[in-house]
Amino acid sequence: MSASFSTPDGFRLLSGYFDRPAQEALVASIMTILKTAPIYQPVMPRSGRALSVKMSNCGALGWISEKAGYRYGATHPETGQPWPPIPEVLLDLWRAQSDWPDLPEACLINHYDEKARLGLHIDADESATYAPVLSVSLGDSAYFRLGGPSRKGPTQRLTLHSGDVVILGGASRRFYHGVDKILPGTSSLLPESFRPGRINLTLRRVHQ
Ligand code: MD3
Ligand code: FE
Repeated sequence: MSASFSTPDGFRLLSGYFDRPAQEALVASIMTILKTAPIYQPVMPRSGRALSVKMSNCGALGWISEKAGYRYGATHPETGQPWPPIPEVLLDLWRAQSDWPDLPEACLINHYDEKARLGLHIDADESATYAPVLSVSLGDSAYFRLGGPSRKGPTQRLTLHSGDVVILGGASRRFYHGVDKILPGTSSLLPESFRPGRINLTLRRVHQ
């Protein structure tokens, strides 16, 4: 069961890219990563208010939101430890689908509980602005919102399910997007302590 939806702007949704056993293996490797690099609650720049989405990272660099701003950094902001490596299966995904010569430096791990949201934003902290971003959804389904290059333009809603892969290439890499809502109880994939909830992985190239 693998279907795909794409737009001329380089946005591709590969539905059901990972089957259930592959999703289970991926969750197991994420749980191992989180033992070294625990999920933490980041805060927003300036206000210092908590984000509703909790985060961790793997890879040489991790994306960090803190009072001082957004940045990429090599170590966990709370433990000071280097991020664990990106699992090989995700590097395989990048090699198969990214069309980019270099491997990703960062994998942001977002965890949404049933109340978490991610407001409309663009990803602009990478100097490799032309490298695609690849996303993997695990656990409960979510309403994802995709806009265009300006905050004002029209948006569309897509439902992302566990095992789906999204490729943000071309112009869509710089499109506004967000997560409106998690649909609690729609998946039995994640361990009890992460349910209801959704984990999203984004593979990113940071430097050109
Ligand atoms: C569309 N994450 O971490 S992933 C993010 O589901 C982020 O956790 C969402 O937005 C999540 O920054 C969406 C899919 C995604 C990622 C990057 C994009 C969609 C995108 C960049 C441009 C356009
Ligand atoms: Fe984003």
